[in-house]
Amino acid sequence: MTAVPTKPVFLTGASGALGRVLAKWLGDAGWTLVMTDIAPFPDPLPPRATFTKADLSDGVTILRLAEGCGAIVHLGGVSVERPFDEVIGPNIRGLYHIYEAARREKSRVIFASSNHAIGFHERTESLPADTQFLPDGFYGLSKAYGELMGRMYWFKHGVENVNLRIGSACPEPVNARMLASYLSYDDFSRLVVACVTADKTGSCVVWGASNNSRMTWWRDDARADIGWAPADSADPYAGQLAGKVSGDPVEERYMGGAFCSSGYSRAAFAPAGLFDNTGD
Ligand code: 15L
Repeated sequence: MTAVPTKPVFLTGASGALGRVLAKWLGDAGWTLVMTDIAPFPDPLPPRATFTKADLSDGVTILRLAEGCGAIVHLGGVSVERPFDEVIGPNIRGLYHIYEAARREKSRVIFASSNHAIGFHERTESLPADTQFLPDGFYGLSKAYGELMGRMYWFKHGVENVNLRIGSACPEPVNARMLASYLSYDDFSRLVVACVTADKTGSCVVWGASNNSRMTWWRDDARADIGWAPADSADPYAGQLAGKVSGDPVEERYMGGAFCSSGYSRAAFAPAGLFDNTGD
């Protein structure tokens, strides 16, 4: 049984799918939660939890809510590809408020980054956590920026942060891509617990995928340092999902899938590397 943190944990994005899963999981574990979201919290409040409806762009409120919290689990913000102007408020300015709060409170940030920060890597690759960012849209770009903000706050201010490069966290895998990228809700919840309760984390990255045998895309992260290993797997779905592909060559080529093909305007495939001129 993991120890209950002595200070409250600030949970942003509490009303989203992952936020609701975590609110229940952490509430059941006896944690005290300070929760926020721009949307109302749709479930009964967990014991020892408070909920405040707030916009991440409202720095004064975010700083006030974070007062006295030992960790900030930051799931809030835009979570799919959207136009630049919609992303910048919650995902860039809002993130700055989170990190300023963490600096003031000396709290640790657990940041819901995404595979879309590296989405234009090809599925044949095997990436270490320190691979180059290849964002597949404005959303992925905001996640790469968020990870870099974490690095800056660590080096400059000593704010610890764990950047969870989440694959596909959902109730169950629904296509062939997710046989690699699937992260079960239970594995996700245990991962967040490990991030909050680890003695120290520095500024690090953990790939968020379950123990899927097709998960050959990602390796060499900080999971052992924080004491997490996934227990679930997409493998039981392989029979029914192996042929479930989109037919879109761009989507199927890159790790980011449909986020890569969305709005794609090249006539030929993007080149294999930044200095490769073979693409259109
Ligand atoms: C994400 O980052 C999104 O938030 C989620 O909606 C999924 O699309 C997921 O990535 C994925 O790549 O499957």
